[in-house]
Amino acid sequence: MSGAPPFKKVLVANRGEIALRVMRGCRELGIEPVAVYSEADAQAPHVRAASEAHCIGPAASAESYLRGDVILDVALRSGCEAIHPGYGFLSENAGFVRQVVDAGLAFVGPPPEAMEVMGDKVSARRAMMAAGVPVVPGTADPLESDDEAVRVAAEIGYPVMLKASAGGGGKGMRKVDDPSGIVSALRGARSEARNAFGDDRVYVEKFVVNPRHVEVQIFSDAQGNHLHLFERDCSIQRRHQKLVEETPCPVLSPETRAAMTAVATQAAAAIDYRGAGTVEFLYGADGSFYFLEMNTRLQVEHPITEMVVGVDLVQAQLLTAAGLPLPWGQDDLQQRGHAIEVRLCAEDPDDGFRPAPGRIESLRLPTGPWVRVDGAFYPGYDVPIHYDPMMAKLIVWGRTRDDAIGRMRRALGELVITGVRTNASFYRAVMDHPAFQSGRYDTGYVAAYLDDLMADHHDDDALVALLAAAVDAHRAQEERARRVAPSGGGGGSRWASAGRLAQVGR
Ligand code: MV4
Repeated sequence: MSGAPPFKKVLVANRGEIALRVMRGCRELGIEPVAVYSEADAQAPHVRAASEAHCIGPAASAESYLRGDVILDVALRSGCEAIHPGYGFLSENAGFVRQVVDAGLAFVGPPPEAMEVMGDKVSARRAMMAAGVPVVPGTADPLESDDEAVRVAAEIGYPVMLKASAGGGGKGMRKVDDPSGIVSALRGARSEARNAFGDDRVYVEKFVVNPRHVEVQIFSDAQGNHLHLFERDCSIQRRHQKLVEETPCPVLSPETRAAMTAVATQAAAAIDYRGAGTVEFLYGADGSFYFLEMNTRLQVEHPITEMVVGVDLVQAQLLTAAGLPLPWGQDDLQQRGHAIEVRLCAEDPDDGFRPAPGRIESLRLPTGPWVRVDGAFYPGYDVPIHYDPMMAKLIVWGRTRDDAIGRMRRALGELVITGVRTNASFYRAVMDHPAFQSGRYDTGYVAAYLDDLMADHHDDDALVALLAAAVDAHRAQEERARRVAPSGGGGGSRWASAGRLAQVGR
């Protein structure tokens, strides 16, 4: 680490794998990371990894990780100079950013104004239209009446998509195939939006058929540099939860990549952005692409960009939050090879992927060439029910996409977790699936192939159960060996005691 650290101490206002990830970025810059944790996370890995840790409240997020006032107080009392929010929780809370900055600390993220523009889907569309960024044809403003909905939908042409202004993640969204359904769909979308966001504003746009979700990583510094770090394809989702992400997008032409990344940096410049951000696009089967939304935070899937472009995005966040220029220019950034990420969750694929927390009994993580595991777990760790069931991300790099797929398959084959059900075997099925291998898939992939993927994973589970039984038998044998010749007695090696055991066992 050359030069003085950008900050002496940074509070990491998050938990789980992203808290550990941010702490690693801090330490490499010579920054002391400070952890916060809820009572349910007292034994969590991110607590042990920090220089100091402070309990901020009970298990419920609303009483702990979302308590910006308590977190800010800890930051001030512990002498932190900045707060890194990670993703989720307070990472896109403009009010919290203002509290942090008003208290004289740096917020490691974009200005609150950028969050507010992009947090409302109507204001985001309006800002992008003004910036000349292609948005899906539709209304710039929320619909005022049923009659307006009928008229505008007819003008756009069916099918159309109704969306909540305060929406995201598919809530308050309705596809409408013909005029007979528009009014009831509008009522349904408004009601869902009101319940989910307390805001029933709904707008309408053209439905993009079989889109891929392709997003562009952008990064802006205080010196007005707006760069991109290429795209990520996140089309493999289930109920708007990303499962598999890869970069480069397997079907993007160089021309479309150039156009999409130019539009993304144009969007960042238009809103005077700062820090890491992601511009999401719907990428249509006809090669068209449209602005979907902008995420004003670091994303879960940032590691695949780090692997292919060869950068550390968290360190870049910390440097730019301290007002320092980005450590690279656009000409320094190229895509090299291919990376894939899968999100390892304590979920039971045989029970509708319902969260399946519990205690991790044994854990064997893949390593070896170009395998990265960003995870927060250990043998004996109780995966808490209170938070997101994602325990880790498994990321691989390969010189080609086929190399990356093969490496992901190998890494998944090495992974052994017993004590909690996980979705690991689902990913093995994805890697083996012809539609994934061909690269020709879209956001409908999981819905279209779930039966294939589920049928394929059962035998894997049997294998994992067999392995787990073997691990248990081995440990029981070791325990017997210890009883026969405790390691303190005679100083015999474990192999020797195993041999004695064999004699005893005869
Ligand atoms: C769309 C669309 C098709 N046409 N908008 C889903 C969540 C929200 N972020 C936007 N989404 C979509 N908007 C138009 N005009 C299809 C989706 C969509 C989707 C988008 C990205 C990733 C996964 C998706 C799954 C289902 C639907």
